[in-house]
Amino acid sequence: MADEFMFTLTGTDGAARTGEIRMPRGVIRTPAFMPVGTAGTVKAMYPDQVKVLGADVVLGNTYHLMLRPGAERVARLGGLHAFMNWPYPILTDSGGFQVMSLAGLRKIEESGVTFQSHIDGSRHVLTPERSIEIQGLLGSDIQMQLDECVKLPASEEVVAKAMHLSLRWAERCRIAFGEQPGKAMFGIVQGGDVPHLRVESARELVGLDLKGYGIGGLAVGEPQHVMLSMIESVEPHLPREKPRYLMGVGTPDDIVEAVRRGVDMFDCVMPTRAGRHGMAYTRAGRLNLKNARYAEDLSPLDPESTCPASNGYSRAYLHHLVRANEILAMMLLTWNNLAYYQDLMAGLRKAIREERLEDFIAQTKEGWEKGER
Ligand code: PRF
Repeated sequence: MADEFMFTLTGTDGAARTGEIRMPRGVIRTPAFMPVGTAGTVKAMYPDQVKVLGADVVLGNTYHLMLRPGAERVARLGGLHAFMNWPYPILTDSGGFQVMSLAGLRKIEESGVTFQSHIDGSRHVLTPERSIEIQGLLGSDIQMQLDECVKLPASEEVVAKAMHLSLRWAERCRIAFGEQPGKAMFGIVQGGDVPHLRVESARELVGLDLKGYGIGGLAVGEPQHVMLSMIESVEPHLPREKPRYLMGVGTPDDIVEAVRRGVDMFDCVMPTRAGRHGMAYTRAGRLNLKNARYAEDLSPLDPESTCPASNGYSRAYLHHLVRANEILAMMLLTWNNLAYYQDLMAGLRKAIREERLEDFIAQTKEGWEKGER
């Protein structure tokens, strides 16, 4: 049993679900937020700090790690878990999305994608098979298929072509992955902002009987209502008993709205990146600590939080650290932001279990209104 990958629902409220993914390296409580550890580190955080906040899984990136320090090197060094001192589950993204958003010259063909490194301009090839091989060398517990994500707005023709290519790559990834007890490979639903393409993508992927399903190609330029309506189009076609992962999303509001529509997993650079740019997510909304209004504000960031970064330092001090560009500003704000995100997920899980999700959401949003705006 312990060597299996197993998802169990333990509660529902409307379309929302709460449950557990059990796997050899640990249990992922869902809905889950996965802090992004792109280059083998959740930036500005110690791994044990990340775990204490309640994160059960972190995300790693094929694209970054294949370029530096290299997948074969990570494997020789004992795998990514040992390398970064994170013994719990790791989900890795396949690289397709990062190639599109970061790499220099790139060419997408049936066989895969050829691109130039953003680090030194060197030329690399990522095929579906190589992406799965790299994710295996890293030792990833949940691997993602290679896909093509189209930025919106885009024509239906462009979106359809990328979606169909992604389906063919899903099949190749599934074959390359084979059977790996205790590990999982997820497919990725594409189809842009076109409902029938989303449905076709979901149906075809479900036919491959994968362990879970990513919903990709969203939060790429479309308004929030379009993203939410795409989730609603796809959700009825995804099997109830498999986890659904909305990739690269999002703001606390995006997460709440997607959980309400049946999504189980999320990742986003927002809490960590915003924390390095003077922004704090709190129960009273998002605060910009650079703002002069905090220069003599002795109140803590988020007095109701149990996180030391949120209740132990004045906004005035954080304002000073941010203005002085001190490393501690990034450390404290990242810590606060991840604590906020993990507390939000814990609150969502509890509310779903107790079937009072709508009340919880109303209260949470009321809190956000109290902030700067
Ligand atoms: N595909 C993959 N990773 C992703 C995305 C995608 O579409 C997104 C889109 N929001 C974020 N990360 N493979």
